[in-house]
Amino acid sequence: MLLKLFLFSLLLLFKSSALSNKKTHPSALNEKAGISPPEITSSTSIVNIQKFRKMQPSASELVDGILAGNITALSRAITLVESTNNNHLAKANEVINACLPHASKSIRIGITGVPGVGKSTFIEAFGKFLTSLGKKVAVLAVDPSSTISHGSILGDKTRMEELVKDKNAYIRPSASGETLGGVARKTRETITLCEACGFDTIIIETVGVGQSETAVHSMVDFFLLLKISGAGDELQGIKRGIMEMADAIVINKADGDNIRKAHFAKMEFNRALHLFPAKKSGWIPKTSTCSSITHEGIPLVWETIESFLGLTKTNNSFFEKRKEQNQYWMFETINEQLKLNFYNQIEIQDLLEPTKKAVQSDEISPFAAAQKLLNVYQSCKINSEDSQ
Ligand SMILES: Nc1nc2c(ncn2[C@@H]2O[C@H](COP(=O)(O)OP(=O)(O)O)[C@@H](O)[C@H]2O)c(=O)[nH]1
Ligand SMILES: [Mg+2]
Repeated sequence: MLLKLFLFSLLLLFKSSALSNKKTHPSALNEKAGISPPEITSSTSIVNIQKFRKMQPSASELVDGILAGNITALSRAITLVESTNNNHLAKANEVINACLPHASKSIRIGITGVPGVGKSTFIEAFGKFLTSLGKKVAVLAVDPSSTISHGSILGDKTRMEELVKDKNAYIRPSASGETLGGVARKTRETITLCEACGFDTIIIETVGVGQSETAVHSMVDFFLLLKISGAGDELQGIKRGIMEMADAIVINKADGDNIRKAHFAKMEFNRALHLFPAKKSGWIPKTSTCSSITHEGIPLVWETIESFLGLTKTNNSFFEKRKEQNQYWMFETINEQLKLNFYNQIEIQDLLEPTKKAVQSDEISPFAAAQKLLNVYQSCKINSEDSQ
């Protein structure tokens, strides 16, 4: 009995010491008394932000906001334009149509060049220069490869540190989408919204490689190709089509040891440009050098663009080109939409794989197969119209 009592008190002693241990060594999950939250997260500002997020502004409220230069309204409208939700389409179109008469008083500049050439750094330097002249600059990007990353320009914002902070600049990551056509159309519409919001200089960075240059070229007034000097083989590996589209070739990174090489590259490009047929506008493409780090040569790029504007607005080719671009985008949109509708049709989706196999095994010619699918699509359309 005595032994039992002794063991019991020993157990009690052990338990209480374990408990007191717990008190002196709190678990990592225990919370300490915190510091009070900073002012910015005060309950009133949280309520205001939440209220705004929940707000569903009507099309006309968005338009009023955009025309008044409200960046939040602009961002919301762009999100609407980028939305893949079919219900948003009508509202987006309403906003764009209302903005259209207020757009187009701007200059649209496309900037292309291989990754690493310094496009983002250049845009930071060039954009800051333009805002110092009192201009309002919007930076957009066409990057069809960024469906997952939502636009490399987001990462590039770190290269545009100063421009991001500038109240006269607006940087928007590229729209994401399945097809280049879709992304390009959204960028076109975003240009309209930015212009209606008072941005007079629109810079569009081509982030993707290949086809996106053509899409960007067809939505800008001035197309700038950024290059860096190499080891004397500047012209190698450069696509003829891109050089042909360029209104200016600017050799970037003309600083430090690179200056001499950059000037040599400039001369070589200048010679090469003379081999291309003259542009319809009468503009002779220019070459120059610059450094986006030291800013040497940046003002000259703007001077070049100004003389381009002087010439093309006087001989009217500036406005003619915009009209042609508008037509191009109308047809592009029709083509894109038709293609999308065709492949989204459930009957086509069912037939596509077996028909593809039949073509592969020579059971049917590719033309007959295409015709068969198109006929199916057409009868689906007729049936759906009849049932309406
Ligand atoms: N020395 C020098 N480096 C530059 C210049 N412009 C860009 N860079 C550097 O080149 C790298 C790529 O620049 P980035 O702007 O990201 O190129 P992007 O991929 O064409 O947008 C970065 O490390 C920049 O700091 C320049 O004018 N001079
Ligand atoms: Mg970049």
